[in-house]
Amino acid sequence: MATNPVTSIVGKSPQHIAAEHDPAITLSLVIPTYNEAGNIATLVRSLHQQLSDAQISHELIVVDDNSPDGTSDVVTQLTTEIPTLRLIHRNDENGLATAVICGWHHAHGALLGVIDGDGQHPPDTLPKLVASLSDPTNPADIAVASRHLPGGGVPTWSASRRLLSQGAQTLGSLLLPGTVGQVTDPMSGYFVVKRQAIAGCDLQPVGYKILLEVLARGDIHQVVETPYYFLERETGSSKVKATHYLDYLRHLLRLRVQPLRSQALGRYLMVSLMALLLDGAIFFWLFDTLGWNLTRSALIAGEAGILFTIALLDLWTFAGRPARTSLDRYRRLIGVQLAHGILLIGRLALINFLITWTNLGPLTVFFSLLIGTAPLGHLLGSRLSWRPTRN
Ligand SMILES: Nc1nc2c(ncn2[C@@H]2O[C@H](COP(=O)(O)OP(=O)(O)OP(=O)(O)O)[C@@H](O)[C@H]2O)c(=O)[nH]1
Ligand SMILES: [Mg+2]
Repeated sequence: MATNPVTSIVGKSPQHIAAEHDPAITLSLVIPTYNEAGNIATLVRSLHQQLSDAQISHELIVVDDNSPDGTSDVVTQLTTEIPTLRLIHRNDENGLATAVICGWHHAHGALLGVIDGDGQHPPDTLPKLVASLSDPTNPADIAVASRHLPGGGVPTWSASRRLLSQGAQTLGSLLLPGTVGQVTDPMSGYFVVKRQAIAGCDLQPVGYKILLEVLARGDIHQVVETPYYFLERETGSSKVKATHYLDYLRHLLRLRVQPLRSQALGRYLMVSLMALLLDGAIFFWLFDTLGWNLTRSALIAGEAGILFTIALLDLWTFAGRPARTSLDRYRRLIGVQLAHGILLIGRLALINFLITWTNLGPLTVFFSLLIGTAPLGHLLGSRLSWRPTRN
């Protein structure tokens, strides 16, 4: 562990999590704070007590974003009393999620955790979270404290806050069912994850919801949950603002519609081009050479192009990014079929419309629309199906 318990960061904080850890430290717990001077000392003492009683070797890392109420001074004082406590003081940055990743970047433990600094997360749940990840018979990668399991709850929340939270969760389940659906409380800010599940991952959270990012981009196969009651703040005030709900929406959409990068993009465009040529050649052969009906020729040619695209994307373009489960694999194959299938039907309708109502010849109409609509189909197919994140 670093000799100086206080680290001051100027500029943008590091966001990379290394795979190496110190075998002497089981848990590194990050406590993000902004104006928590009145809460932090009680919380840190209680956490240290709980973890020491449970014989969990640990470090507590408070990441404070230059709080004007003097939170950093309180924590600096406390480091002389609590030997496992460290402070990271970010001078030029704020944001809960980036603060947590910054703390994990500086952490040494095999397990990486996070807990709010306002005392709303009961410290006695922590040893249970750690125990479920330390149990060799339990293969979970992450242990999440949940308010939505029997034995947990949010007794102090108003009806409107409950409704807002439920609405946000439902939206998340609709946009990212494979990610949000893994847990009963995707908004939880209280969890412990195995370092190897997120080491080296390209975490890019937006706003508040760090768990969402970890579940979506981490190598998480199994989740274990522990119920807890969300307590009331002793002092200080909530930092949740309306803009955090917008950040959440932006975060969901970013995870949902992730653009392709570099090599995959090159291969993707090549497959698209080959599928276009195949579609055109089959259409020409059926319609012009064999004299088949236009709609039937275009439909068969279009579907041949789609199946060719699906096969090549799976076997070549994204071979290095295999689906985590066979269900995920079929889901993304169906995603490509649906995106291109809908476009094909729209194109057929437009072809028939233009041939009926204009003087343009069928080959001109077919090839203009085939080329004109191709970028849209391939954009949809790629973004809906092969994101680097879980569905
Ligand atoms: N470092 C850092 N910590 C933050 C920031 N915003 C909030 N926090 C801390 O993150 C934790 C959770 O923030 P709260 O505002 O309590 O949010 P919440 O618990 O989700 O919501 P409430 O139920 O309204 O309290 C607290 O410890 C805050 O001090 C920030 O920008 N930077
Ligand atoms: Mg709070």
